[in-house]
Amino acid sequence: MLRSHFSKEVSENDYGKKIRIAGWIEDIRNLGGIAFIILRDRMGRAQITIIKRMNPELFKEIVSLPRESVISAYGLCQKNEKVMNGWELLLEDMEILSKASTPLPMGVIDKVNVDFDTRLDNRFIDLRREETKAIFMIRHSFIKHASDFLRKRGFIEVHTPKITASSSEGGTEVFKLDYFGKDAYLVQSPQLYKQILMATGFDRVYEIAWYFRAEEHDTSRHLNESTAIDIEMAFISNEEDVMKIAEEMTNYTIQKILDENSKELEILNVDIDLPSLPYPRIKYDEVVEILQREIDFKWGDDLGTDEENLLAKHLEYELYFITKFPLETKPFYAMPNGKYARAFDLEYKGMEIASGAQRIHDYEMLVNRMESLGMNVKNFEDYLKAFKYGMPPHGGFGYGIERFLMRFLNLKNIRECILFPRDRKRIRP
Ligand code: AMO
Repeated sequence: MLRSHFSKEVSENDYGKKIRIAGWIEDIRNLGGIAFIILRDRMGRAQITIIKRMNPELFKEIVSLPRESVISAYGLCQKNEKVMNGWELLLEDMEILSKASTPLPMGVIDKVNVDFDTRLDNRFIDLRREETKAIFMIRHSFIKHASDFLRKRGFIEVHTPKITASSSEGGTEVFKLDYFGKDAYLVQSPQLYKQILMATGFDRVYEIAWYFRAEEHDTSRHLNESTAIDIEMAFISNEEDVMKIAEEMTNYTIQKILDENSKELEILNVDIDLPSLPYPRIKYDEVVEILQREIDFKWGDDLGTDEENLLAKHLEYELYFITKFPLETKPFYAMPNGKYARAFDLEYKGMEIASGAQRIHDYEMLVNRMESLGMNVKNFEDYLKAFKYGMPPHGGFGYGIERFLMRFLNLKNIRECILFPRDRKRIRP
């Protein structure tokens, strides 16, 4: 192997022994007779020291390497309380695994602010930076713990198609593609499939899902390709059963991240307390009342960014549900309750991070609802068929992974939370 230890794995037991570490050269300080090299690996950093007179050839070779070159370094692990980690590697031999070109398109440790587009254009280098890496380590934790939570609650992980013959959310914001001469679309969400699965007896399913949305707007909170935790559960009494899963999943993952990712949270300067359960529920009607005190807002209007921000200013808590939306503001599959829908949004610091509902499970009612909205039910035959032969009451939610991270980590732009963002202007790298 090209390494015997990661930088953070070396312990006092290794002092006085030969070790091999490998990674990227972050910095070289050449003092003439002695040089100090900082090597970075996935766990952290270590110092390599070389004295010129001990090995002039090797000295010359390493100090002339461009920053960010990749090497495997071999030598004695020597205790030294004055350097990081309390030890240094006295270089005896090195393998150059990849020499970096110069100049670098952007720096890794430089404090100068690089603009976001340069960072995204060079994401592979951006991801070498501590702050960027920390976001994706927390993303990794969030998904792991959300999955663990859902599995413990009896949800099974499923993977539904991303190419489909009809638009899933009913809207027109779909990416169209050519499927062997026929029209097809990228799914906007797993909505139709996760509902079909409720007719199978699986009862509880979840998916780490991709959403593809041809939305025109270019904002700091929208992506054209985003990810979500989608769940669907059967035999619910009403939307409250679904909301409980959403809030408990959120608290479970936050607690786990607080326990396990303190290093990353410190790098990102995030200091938060676990919210208390249950999260407050605010009815849409109450939201209207609050908004009408300050702006012109009509019952039945959608809540946009401005309205969500204004509402948040009036509330003392950060995570809360908005419930009992007017039926017309919600998609066709939401269960009506008079003029309201059994639907909810989960808001985090004034931004929707999840939305869900109890669904219509009665075939006739669903067809009528779709027709009343002017939808062509013929396009939904495969979906509707699943409602005809035994479909239990069910509901679920879609929980935006990038939206959660953006709020949890206080990031200004949602693009920070996905490796290679897709927006109106960006389809590369
Ligand atoms: P909705 O369209 O509200 O509901 O999406 C659910 C959640 O997904 C996230 N999200 C997005 N994140 C970034 N960019 C986007 N363009 C984007 N669109 C959505 C948000 C949002 O709250 N099928 C339903 C869910 C359900 O009822 O189960 C749906 O897709 O965090």
